[in-house]
Amino acid sequence: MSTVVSYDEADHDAHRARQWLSGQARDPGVSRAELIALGTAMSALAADDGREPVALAAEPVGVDPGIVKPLDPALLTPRDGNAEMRWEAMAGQGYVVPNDRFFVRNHTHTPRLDADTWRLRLYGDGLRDAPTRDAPVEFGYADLRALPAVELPALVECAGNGRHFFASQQDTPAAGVPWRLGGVGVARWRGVPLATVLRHAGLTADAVDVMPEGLDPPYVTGGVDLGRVRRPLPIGKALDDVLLAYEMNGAPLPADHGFPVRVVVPGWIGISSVKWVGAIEVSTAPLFSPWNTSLYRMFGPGRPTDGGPADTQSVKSAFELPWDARLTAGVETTLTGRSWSGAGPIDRVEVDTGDGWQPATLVGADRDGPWQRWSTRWCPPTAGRWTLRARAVDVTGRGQPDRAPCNDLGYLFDGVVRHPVTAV
Ligand SMILES: Nc1nc2c(c(=O)[nH]1)N[C@H]1C(S)=C(S)[C@@H](COP(=O)(O)O)O[C@H]1N2
Ligand SMILES: [Mo]
Repeated sequence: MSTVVSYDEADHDAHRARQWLSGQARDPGVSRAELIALGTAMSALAADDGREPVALAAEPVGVDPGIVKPLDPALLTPRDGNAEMRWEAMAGQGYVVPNDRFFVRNHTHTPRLDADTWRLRLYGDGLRDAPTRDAPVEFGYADLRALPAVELPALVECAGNGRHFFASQQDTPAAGVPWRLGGVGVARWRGVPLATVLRHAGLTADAVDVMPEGLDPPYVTGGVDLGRVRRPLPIGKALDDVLLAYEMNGAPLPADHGFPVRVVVPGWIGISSVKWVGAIEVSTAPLFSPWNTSLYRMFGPGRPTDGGPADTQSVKSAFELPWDARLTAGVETTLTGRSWSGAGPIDRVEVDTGDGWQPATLVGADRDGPWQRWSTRWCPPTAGRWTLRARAVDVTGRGQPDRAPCNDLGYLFDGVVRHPVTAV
């Protein structure tokens, strides 16, 4: 279950960015001028990686009108139409995040879809006979279920996970959902490799990009209708380890997580893992959408004007403790947590409880998986305020700096988080 990225996305992205800027792109549904203007507006306005506001006032506590599952306050923190997992809800849990506490990130709201009438529509000149969007190659839910299935643990994480700390730890606030560290989860996903479906649909050797598109409502932000959520993937990644998933942790995909079928793109930022997938374009020309041109790029001072790529997730570490945990002074306790990276498995983890970095004990069974559980013992010496820190290094040598490189949209935070504890 290795998650080492076998595709060089930095090269791919630089190449695509040159093509886009030189006008070789297929119409992304919004003009290039509009996208560039929007990118600027997003940076300047402290606008939203969040969705349009939804009136919450009339709703009982623990219910969000855009989210189907109940939001138990012990498990999830509401974040304006999204829901963040509480890390203390992972203490004592197994490897995966149970579906009841898996974070939810919705650009609009969870659509209620019917598996019996749902269709996956594949089209584009990268398929044999170039089926059009109006006359696509179709698969039903039962068709997908009849194909050979695979099940794999994969991590889905919002690119903006940790964004809160750009403001609270670094004084470089960024617009968007103010996640702490709970915009992430690992689940066991079962479904059909995207490669299998592409081959059944007649994939040609000339295809370069595929673009999955969601069935949730079009996303309107800053006065611009960006259309349905969609983001292209290079064919190399699409044929490598991408899944069309219909089960999550042994259950049919829950509504909020993409029922009946979602894309799962291991290692890549969450927006790549399109939920409620309804169509997939397969193209011999590079594809673009707002989600890889004006959003999900690393804009900011000292960065290229088109932003750098934001595809592979950064390295992070989290304690399975409440934010501002209460512990008993003078009593030794076991601290647990998890570390992860989009570029490959975690190699080592260190914890600092106030007297220097010490290696944490890793759970051996997690080796080579999408995240790594760890633990360490600590006795708060006296009553008062304490700060816990954890940091990890992945197998490619990427680690966590004290300060994350800032960027306008607050993506890919990788700094060491200072976790507050009160000993009583
Ligand atoms: N169709 C669709 N797919 C989507 C989104 C969305 O709003 N619509 N949000 C994306 C983002 S930004 C993230 S981080 C992940 C979150 O997946 P989850 O809600 O299952 O945790 O889904 C991605 N896929
Ligand atoms: Mo996201």
